[in-house]
Amino acid sequence: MSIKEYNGPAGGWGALKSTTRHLLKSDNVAKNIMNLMKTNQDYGFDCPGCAWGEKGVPGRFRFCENGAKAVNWEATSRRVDRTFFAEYSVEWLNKQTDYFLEYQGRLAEPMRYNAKTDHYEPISWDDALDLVAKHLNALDNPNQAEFYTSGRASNEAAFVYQLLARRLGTNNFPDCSNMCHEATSVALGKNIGIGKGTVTMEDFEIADAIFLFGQNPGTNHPRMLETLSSAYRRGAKVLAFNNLRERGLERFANPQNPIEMISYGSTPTTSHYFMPKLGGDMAVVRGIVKILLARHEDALQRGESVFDLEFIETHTQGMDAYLAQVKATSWEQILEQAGLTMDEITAAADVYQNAKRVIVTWAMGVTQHKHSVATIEELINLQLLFGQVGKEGAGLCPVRGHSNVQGDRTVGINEKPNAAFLENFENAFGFAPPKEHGHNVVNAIEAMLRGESKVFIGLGGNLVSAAPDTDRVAQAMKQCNLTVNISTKLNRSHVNPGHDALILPCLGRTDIDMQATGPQKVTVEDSFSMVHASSGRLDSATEHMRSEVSILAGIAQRTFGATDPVDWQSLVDNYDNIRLLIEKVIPGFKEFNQRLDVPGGFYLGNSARDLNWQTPQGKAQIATNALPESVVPHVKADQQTDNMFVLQTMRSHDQYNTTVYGYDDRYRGVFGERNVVFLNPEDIAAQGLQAGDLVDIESVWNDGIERKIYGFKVVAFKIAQGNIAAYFPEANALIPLSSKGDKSDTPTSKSIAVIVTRSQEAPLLARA
Ligand SMILES: Nc1nc2c(c(=O)[nH]1)N[C@H]1C(S)=C(S)[C@@H](COP(=O)(O)OP(=O)(O)OC[C@H]3O[C@@H](n4cnc5c(=O)[nH]c(N)nc54)[C@H](O)[C@@H]3O)O[C@H]1N2
Ligand SMILES: Nc1nc2c(c(=O)[nH]1)N[C@H]1C(S)=C(S)[C@@H](COP(=O)(O)OP(=O)(O)OC[C@H]3O[C@@H](n4cnc5c(=O)[nH]c(N)nc54)[C@H](O)[C@@H]3O)O[C@H]1N2
Ligand SMILES: [Mo]
Repeated sequence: MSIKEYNGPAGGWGALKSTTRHLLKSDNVAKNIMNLMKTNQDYGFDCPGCAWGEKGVPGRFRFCENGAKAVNWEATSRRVDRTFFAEYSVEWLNKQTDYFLEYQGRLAEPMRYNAKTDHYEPISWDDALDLVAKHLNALDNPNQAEFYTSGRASNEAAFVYQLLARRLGTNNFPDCSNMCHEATSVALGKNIGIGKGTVTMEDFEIADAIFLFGQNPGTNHPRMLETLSSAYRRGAKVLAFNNLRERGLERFANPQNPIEMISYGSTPTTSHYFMPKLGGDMAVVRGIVKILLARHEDALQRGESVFDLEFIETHTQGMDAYLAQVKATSWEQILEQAGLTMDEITAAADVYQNAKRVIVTWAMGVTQHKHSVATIEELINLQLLFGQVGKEGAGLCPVRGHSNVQGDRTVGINEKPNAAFLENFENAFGFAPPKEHGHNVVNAIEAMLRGESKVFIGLGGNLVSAAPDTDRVAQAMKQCNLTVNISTKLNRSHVNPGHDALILPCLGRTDIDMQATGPQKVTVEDSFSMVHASSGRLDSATEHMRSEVSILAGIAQRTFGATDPVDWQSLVDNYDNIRLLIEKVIPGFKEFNQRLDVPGGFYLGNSARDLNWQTPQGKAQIATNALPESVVPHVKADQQTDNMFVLQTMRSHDQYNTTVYGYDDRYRGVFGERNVVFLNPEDIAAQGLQAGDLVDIESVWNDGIERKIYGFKVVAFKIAQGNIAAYFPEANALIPLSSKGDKSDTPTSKSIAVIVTRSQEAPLLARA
């Protein structure tokens, strides 16, 4: 275990070395090298890593270090089967780390929990599917079932899933995106009429300025570094706004560029680096607009303008009210919340004003706060004032997480389906889907805790470790009559079973999916609304696993019986049949099957990019919001103490959400451990602490529940003062379920008020 400063660029030899090490650990070396060569190729499988798009030279390998880890992790030859579960009780497994659980290998056969022995035991597929049907049919009301989705599910699996739930009669679709980009979908949907980004990969090639808010591409979207460094090289300005100094936002050595590799060279990824306070981005943008508004008013005196008045007039509504609000916002409040100086905000405003084409990107650093919707609205406002939406080389670019999280939403995983979707659905299937809004993640957990929801089904994911308030989510699961996890790997959600519980092992992206009509392909949609096909390549030791589609259709057949109007079997036999239904229900998928043969896939289109505003008003909306009074408004002045900080939770370099691949966070210089907390050196000194000391962290909330984690090692880091950072899922126990974003219900994973104290005793052995 060690902490040492990392001085190299992101990528480079370190990335290659790490890729090789993870390959060697997978027990499937030769196959996995072949696998990597198929990743993101036109006829291979889509990388199960992130949702960044792909555009490149055909035939070239297109994977990154973290994509390689994701592929290796899934394609391991280790198996978790009946012998494993006979050996270990669920209670024992629940004491192991997340790393331990997933590292055991792929789930090999269906298992059912036996509460008497506290062990999982083998069950046949027929009996398992019958059991799910029995529980679903026993509900008084379909809204007592929760259908959770994780964004790795393909369009085909997700479509069949939503069909199953709606056939049953519920819109309860808690979804990982509720914890992720929900605020994005809310703000974009309301203000520009479509909840998706407006840019394409090509736009990055001609943008003059790229503003990056709250994301760490070096770890989470490594292929984006190539895009950023090439933008920098051709002279574009790239501005990072990040609470931490992240190496990937400074320099990148492209492992696919022989000259950079051999010469130990690297290219900067950004031209400017600003470190706002947590949740300060809205204030930063407000400040930029305030400066530009003053310049605009000066220009008007000379008969000129700084804003794009023609665009504003033709395409938007709401400018006057917004500008009045900007004027009313004091500089004092802006600078205090932003945590940047006037000079820094002015520098950013200068770049913005001088650029003809601007792209604004953002991810979790923006979406996981209480005021995230308002922050994204501020980003949209800035772009609208300058006509930077709907033109080439410019636009709004939320950088999505899971490889198909956007697609899952597109094909109907939505707890609040709109009228057009419901109508298309009814026309396609001849029965009316439920209209009543269903549960998102927070609603679902609350309903389970109240005992109202009784069946939990998870199509992938790991709700217990992904959601806030870990102990309460575990409790919610345990109270269910039945929990079903359709999964590839063992995780915390399996070892917190309901009274009855099933683990249903499924095929992953890398596996061959063989059905009656031959091997099947699935489709995914990236952050740029490109839809493309993915077909797996591996087929060893998967004989007792089933495809997600086949499992879901199996549940449906047994729940609804042989006379059901939906021909579920035809969907399993040939996934083209699912795509024909998607084509009927979802706009943009005309000739879906035929268009998949085009290398690289097809573009779904984006109405806002076409300046077609699908808002009730028919125009883009410029929203007016006051800055929040504080990032953690529940903390009253008299509760403030010198050891109170705002905590963000984030990913290390060796993890994929709740999947922990290893204990290193190379670019942040942390090796061999995860129970660490990053503090500014001045804050460390002011607390009378030293790097390496152990501290306990307790959250400040208003419901009387104690939330505390123990024995976290202090790491000195370049982070805004008053802010601290720790990894998720370890720090999830600190986030109250009821601390959530306005209008998004997203847990506030990036702003939690906490008190830090020196650990009094030897650290309790962390459970996870
Ligand atoms: N290898 C790998 N790839 C992944 C994932 C993974 O876990 N591992 N997860 C996938 C998923 S689901 C997602 S959603 C994405 C997540 O991608 P990111 O959004 O990059 O994920 P985080 O690790 O949460 O990083 C948040 C970043 O925002 C900064 N930040 C936090 N709060 C603030 C703030 O208030 N203001 C500003 N300006 N910055 C802030 C943090 O310092 C950090 O650099 O990545 C996807 N890709
Ligand atoms: N504190 C804090 N909490 C957070 C976040 C944060 O930044 N801070 N980020 C949030 C975000 S952005 C997200 S997206 C969520 C993620 O929440 P989830 O999507 O629920 O979590 P994952 O860790 O991605 O899920 C991992 C599990 O998915 C299963 N799996 C993997 N591949 C497949 C597959 O192909 N099919 C099936 N059926 N199962 C598969 C494996 O069994 C694995 O154990 O977490 C959220 N939670
Ligand atoms: Mo995410």
